[in-house]
Amino acid sequence: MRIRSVEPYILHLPIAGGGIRDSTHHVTHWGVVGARIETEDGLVGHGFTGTHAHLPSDRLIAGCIRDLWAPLLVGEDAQDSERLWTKLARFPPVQWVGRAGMTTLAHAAVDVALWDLRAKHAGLPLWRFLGGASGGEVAAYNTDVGWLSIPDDVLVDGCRRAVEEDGFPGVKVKVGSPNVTTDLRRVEAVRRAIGRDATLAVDGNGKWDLPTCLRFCRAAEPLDLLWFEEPLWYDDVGGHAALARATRIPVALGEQLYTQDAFHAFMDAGAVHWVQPDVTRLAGITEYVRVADAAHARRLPVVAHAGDMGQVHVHLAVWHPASTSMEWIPWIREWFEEPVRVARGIWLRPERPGASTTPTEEAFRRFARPIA
Ligand code: 0YR
Ligand code: MG
Repeated sequence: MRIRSVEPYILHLPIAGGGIRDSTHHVTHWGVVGARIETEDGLVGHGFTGTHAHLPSDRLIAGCIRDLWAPLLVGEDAQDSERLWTKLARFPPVQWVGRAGMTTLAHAAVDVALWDLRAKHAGLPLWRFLGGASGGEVAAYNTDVGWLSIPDDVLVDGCRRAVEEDGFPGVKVKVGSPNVTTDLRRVEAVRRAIGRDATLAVDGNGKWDLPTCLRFCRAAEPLDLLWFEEPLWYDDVGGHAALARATRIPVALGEQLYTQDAFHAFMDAGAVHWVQPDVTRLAGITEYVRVADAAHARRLPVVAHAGDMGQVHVHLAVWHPASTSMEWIPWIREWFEEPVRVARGIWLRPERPGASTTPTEEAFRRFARPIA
């Protein structure tokens, strides 16, 4: 499986309805910054990272794939997963200037493409290639009905319908508004609408400070929240540890962490209850597995953040014993040859060989953006 070429690409896939807002971002397109890796015998693998479709930074990520990682991979054997991961992650000139951030996202794309190649070579869907299903079904909770930009009445009705009509076991609602009472009113209304049996998580996307989070949590504790996601600034280990000690609401985080070491810092400090790694932010599947194993060793549940909108993570959730649920945001599935699927709140297992990461011809034709 000698690698012949590594080619980056950028797709900006439109979000239906014109886009969404959370406390921090306004998103109209999902950026798929991908790597196409071909072997000398003609096998093709795809991997990608997910972005907010900001072309200048997407071009820097694509440039990392083309100029930093491709020369280190061409001529190598794609089977050597750990060795190739280390060759990139410990490449001395880059280790110094880019140990986290865009270099990591670029590494994610090529690492996922290599796993896609290995699974295709074996003729198996990735979850089978990794070792098969670890247990029962993977539940899907719905994030797409809870954006901060959704008006109160639409939010409440959408969450109720997701649970009552579509069979989702739970929903996630965005918080982090300038005024805490706005979010409390919305979350209380959603809890009333979906009943006590459905799970209800909230996500602040790192907007509030500790006093604001404490105030929100004191008022929200009777609502039986499943977790409070990214309550504080992403890197603030001490703040999350203090919040976790002060409230009965469990803390979830991880979507903005780039290394296993960052996850260890939060887990060691007792600052996280629900661990949310993302293959598109970590350096791919190879680093994701380290994080998931570390969480599992501490008996902490893993709920992947779906920067890939689930295309890769569904394989990992089916296979890894620490994962029993994952978020559902159906923004980009139709642009992949094997779209992820959810039925009655359950993730369906992919069937085709590989990691479900191959964009359709139509996606390339309509949404490819120039790299330079
Ligand atoms: C939109 N999921 C998240 C989206 C999402 C963000 O900004 O990227 O809300 O990644 O927090 O849990
Ligand atoms: Mg989040």
